[in-house]
Parts: sequence; structure tokens; C-alpha cells
Amino acid sequence: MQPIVIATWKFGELAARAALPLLTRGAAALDAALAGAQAVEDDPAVNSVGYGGLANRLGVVSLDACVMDGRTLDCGAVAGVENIRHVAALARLVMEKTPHLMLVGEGAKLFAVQHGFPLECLHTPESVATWQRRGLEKSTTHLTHDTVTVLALDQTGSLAGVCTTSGLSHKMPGRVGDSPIIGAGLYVDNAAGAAGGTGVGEEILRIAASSVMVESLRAGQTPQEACELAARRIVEVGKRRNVKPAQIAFIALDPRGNVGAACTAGTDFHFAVGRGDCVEMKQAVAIA
Ligand code: SD4
Repeated sequence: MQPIVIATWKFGELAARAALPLLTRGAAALDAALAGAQAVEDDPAVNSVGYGGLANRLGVVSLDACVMDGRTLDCGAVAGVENIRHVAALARLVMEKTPHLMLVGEGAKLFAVQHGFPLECLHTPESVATWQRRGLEKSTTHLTHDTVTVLALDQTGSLAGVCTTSGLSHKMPGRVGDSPIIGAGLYVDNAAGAAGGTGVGEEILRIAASSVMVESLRAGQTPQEACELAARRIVEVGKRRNVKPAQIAFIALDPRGNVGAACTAGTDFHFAVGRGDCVEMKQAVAIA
């Protein structure tokens, strides 16, 4: 089976370029997706993920992540983690080394230290300057939201996904979005497909979006139909609640290697698709 990787936003290209050669050499989907996500966590220029991520209102960088393996439905997550850069790898360790699915805050940090993760300052001069500038802007448009979600299909036909983020910049201390929540920011099941979301986490959580998409794949819809279904639901819920639909985007991948993506109108959503020996950027369909 030809492997494939897809990843959210323009920096998804970095993730896809890191994951694709591993998949081509026969790596398992989860190993490849994690390597892709970690490349973005390591990039200080990406100010919404990992090192250089934008801080919350108190000036603290607080990270969320999860991983899921479609073979077994094994999954792990961490939320509200400070001073640990590779939170996606930490989520994987929660999956592999504990009887639990999720660790948060100090407990997650302690678990990381026990497993040799270094404690680091995640600020960069640029991320602090951007955080200060956005804090002075009186609008909510400074609530930038660009999570990396990586979905991979390996040569054996198995699926996995990884999601990692610093969440909304200037978020309330303690706030957790959709990204580390299995079924909201990510869901993967080899028997149906893989899906992930990015954007305003509260709205993704409200509709359990990744679960909705994977169940739609299970029912026989294509990844494109599944993503459009979730995006339409966000728009409908916005109307019901009398609020402007939030900026949200979805990606999905089925076990045959078919890909889909959709976003709400006003979300200029690009995503990376890596297969064979090339990675290309695509723009998602917008749903009004
Ligand atoms: C969150 N969904 O914390 C994340 C942020 C994000 O694209 O995706 N952004 O709500």
C-alpha cells in the first residue's frame, strides 16, 4: 500500500516532509506522524506549537497534545503542560507506559521528568514580542490558532494521528481546547479512518468533531464528505447559537489513502499532502 501523510496549515509541509521518508522506508504510521509533529514542535518560527508557542494571559506557554493508533485504538494525551517541548511524544508515553489516557499540568510534567524529558524555557525573543504586541491589541483576533494535526497511513495499511498545540494565544490559565481530547481534536480507527480538527477548540469540542467525521467514514462517506459534514455542522451550530461560525478546519484520511479537507468560510486553510516522493500544499473547500 502506498503510504500517505497529511498535516494541517502551511507548516504542515514541514511535518509531511519529516514523516514521508519514514513512511517510505516502512515506518509505522504513529512513528512517522510523531516525527512530523515533532519537527513542527521544534521550529521556533511556528508560534502556535511547541517551542516558541504563544503564551497564555499570564505569559506562560502551556501545551496540549494527543496521539492515537488506529490498529488498537490505543491513545494518550497531555494537557496544560509547561516547560516540556515534545508534548506529542509525552502523550505517546502516557499511552504506552500508564494505565491512563490523559495526564494534565504538574502530573504530566512530573511524568515527563521521570522519563528524561528536559525542562526548558519555551519562549523565544520573537514569541515574547509577538505575545506582548497581541496583548496590546484590543480585539480577539489575536487569539491565533494553528495546531498541527498529522494523519498518516503506513505501508501495512494502518492509520495513526498526532495533534500538538500551544492552543489559543492569551487563553485563560487552565483553559484546554479540543486538541488533546480524543474524539474532538483527533480520532483514528483503522476500521473507518482518521480525522482531526484545528481552530477554535471550544466549537470543535461542542460537536465532538473528529468522532463525527470518523463515524461518517464508517458509514461509507468519503473523507471529503466527512470533513464537509463537520464544517457544515459548525456553521449550523453557529446559526443556532446566533454567533458567527468560528474559524475551524478539518482533515480526514481513509484506509485506502483518500484525503479530505474543509473549513468554515473565512478560514484560509491550507494543508500538506505527502505521498510517493512529493509533498504538495492544498487549499481546503470553505463552507458558508
Ligand atoms: C485550541 N484547537 O486550543 C486549538 C487551537 C488550534 O488551530 O487549533 N488551532 O483550541
